[in-house]
This record gives sequence, structure tokens and C-alpha cells, in this order.
Amino acid sequence: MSTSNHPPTPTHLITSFTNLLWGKSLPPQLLISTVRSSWSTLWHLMMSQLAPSDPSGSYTRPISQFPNPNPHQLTPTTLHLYAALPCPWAHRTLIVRALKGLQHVIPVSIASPGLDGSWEFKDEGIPIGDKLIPTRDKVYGAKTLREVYKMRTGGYDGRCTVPMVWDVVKKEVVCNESYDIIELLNSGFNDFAHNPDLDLAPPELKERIDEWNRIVYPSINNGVYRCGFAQSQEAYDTAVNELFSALNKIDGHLSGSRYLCGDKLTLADVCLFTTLIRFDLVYNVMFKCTKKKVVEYQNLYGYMRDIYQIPGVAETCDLDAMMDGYYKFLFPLNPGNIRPVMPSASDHEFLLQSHTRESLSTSQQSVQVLAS
Ligand SMILES: N[C@@H](CCC(=O)N[C@@H](CS)C(=O)NCC(=O)O)C(=O)O
Repeated sequence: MSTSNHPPTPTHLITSFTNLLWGKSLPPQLLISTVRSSWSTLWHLMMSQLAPSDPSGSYTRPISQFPNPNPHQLTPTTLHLYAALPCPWAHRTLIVRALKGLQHVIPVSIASPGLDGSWEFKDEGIPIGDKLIPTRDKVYGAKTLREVYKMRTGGYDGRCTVPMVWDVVKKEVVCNESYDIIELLNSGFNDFAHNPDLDLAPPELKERIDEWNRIVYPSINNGVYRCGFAQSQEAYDTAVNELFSALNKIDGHLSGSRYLCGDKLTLADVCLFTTLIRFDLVYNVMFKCTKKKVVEYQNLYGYMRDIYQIPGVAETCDLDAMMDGYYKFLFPLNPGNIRPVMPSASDHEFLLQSHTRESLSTSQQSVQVLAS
């Protein structure tokens, strides 16, 4: 019986129960085998919700329910962006919004991860400068993102993901597919943008951007999730080999090219960057992407710092929120919730160190446009 006035915790209850059955010394083999089989069953159950897989155990990312927005049917001043700081897909949209200078046109509410894996809104803190921080829901004061999704005509029962663009007047989801959103932000609102001349997907580079996306999305952006969410050794082996051969290929390419498509930053770079910035902090450890860290690559690390140092980008990167979002809230992959220490080469001061990648540019155009 508990001698304190506190109610018995689950640990107390388990200890009392096992003491009753086996006395003070529970046979360790029995404990391990019992917990192992029940944990394994529960783990597969949780993973099937979090990360659906095919029969071979490979993660299969669910498709977005609201892709392909039609820019001609949109009034930019009625749109609101829902995002979150840990999420690499939402991060893409925050970067393009900042680079295009659309902050005054498309307001943003920043959700925080909840303990049950869904997105919640918390009270606003006080931002330092232009740094993005978690916010309340600025449109409705909703407690969760699900509440917002459910307000659409006809309701909604699907996955409530970020990023999501919402039409405040029509009360409708405009789009929840990140690549479609960044294309929209890049070219859809130039009459309102502070940087209308910055084109992150110019027609002459479209084909090369698509070529890189065909490598970066499956093998790297989604590739890290295919490693972390693999439910069989074979699925993991395939994913991790594809991931590192893509990173090696890109590292080689970047030895002679400032960005993926040459001198100009494009949407392909934005998509690669949001995975790279999380790589050593999270994916290397938690998703078992262990062959190498970004800091060990000759060109990728400088390339990542080059993009981090573009005016407006660092303000979208909350390194602590990224680490917390994965280690503290992705329960099935880190049940103890312990957050490892931040690797020093990934912190803000190191990311600001000189990268000398300007020397690879044959023109300074992309940087000039952004600095104007
Ligand atoms: N294909 C989507 C993926 C978005 C996505 O998976 N977002 C995650 C956060 S990183 C999410 O909101 N998950 C919540 C859920 O699945 O309920 C995109 O690129 O926008």
C-alpha cells in the first residue's frame, strides 16, 4: 500500500501487481518477453495509423486531399496559411512566402504539435524580430487545426495536415499539398508581392527543377521518412541506400554548381533545404539515417548554410521547435521522449559561418534580387 497521500501512479500499480504475482524478484526473461511481444503488437498498431505501409513494410505516404488550387479562382486577400515549425513540408511554404515578400498579403497561423499527434494552437509568445513562433489560430481562435478543417462546407474527416491554405470568406480548404502551395506563392500573387521579380521556377529552368524534384522528393524528402517509418529491415535497407546515393550524387553536383539548377535558387533548392536543415538534428538519429551527417559532406553543408543565410530564411527556421516536434511528440519512434543534445555544427551560430559558395556563381543575380 502507498504510504504517501498521492494517488498511485501506473508504475506503482504495475510494481504492486508484479510483487503480488512473483514477489520482489520478477523473472527478467519473463518481463522482457512479455513486454516485448505486447510492445511490438502495440507499436505495429500505432505505426499503421501514423505511417501506413505496404505488405513489404515500406512507408506509403498518403496523398493530399486538396491538391492543385486554381489561382484564377482565388482572391489573395482572403487567404490564410496554416503551418507548423517542425514540419519540413510546411517549412517550404514559409520560406517561399518570406522570399517573395508575401507576409503582408497571406497571414499565417503557426500550429504546435499535440501529445496525440494532432496540431493544436497555443497562446502566442512574443516574437524576437521577424522570427516565426507558434501562434493561436488568428482567424477563428480554434483550439486545433481539425476544428478549422471541419468548418469547410460538408465537413471533413480526413488527415488534418499542415501546410494548408484556407479561404477565409468561402470557408474552404484551398490546398494542402506543399509543392502546389509553393508554386502558387511563387507566381500567383505577384501584383501584391514585395519581390515580384524573384521567380523560383522560371520557365527556362522548369525541366531541370522537375528532374531534381524527381530525385529529391522520393529519395530525400520522403526518403528520410521511408527510413524512419520502415516496418521491416528490407524496407529500411532500400530506403537508406536510396537516400545516401541521392545525397552523394547531389553533393558531387554541388561541387561545381552553387544551387541545384545553377546560379539561381529555385523551388528544388527550397525543397531540398527543408530536409537538410533537419537532417543532423533529427533524421540522422531518430530516423536512423546514419550513414553520414550533412556536416560530413564537402558541399552539402556549405550549400545548406548558403541558403540559411539568404535574408528571410533563418527567421523561418526554429531549430528547437524542429527537435521538440520530432523527439517529444513522435511517440511511437521515441517513447521515452528524451531529446538528444543539439549537434553543435547545426546550431544558429555555426549556420552563419562563411561558406564561400559565392565563388561558384557566374552571376550574382539570385542574391541581388533577394537582398533588394
Ligand atoms: N504531402 C503533404 C504532406 C504534409 C504532411 O504530411 N504534414 C504532416 C506534418 S510534417 C502533418 O500535418 N501530419 C498530420 C497528420 O498526418 O495527421 C505536403 O507535402 O503538404
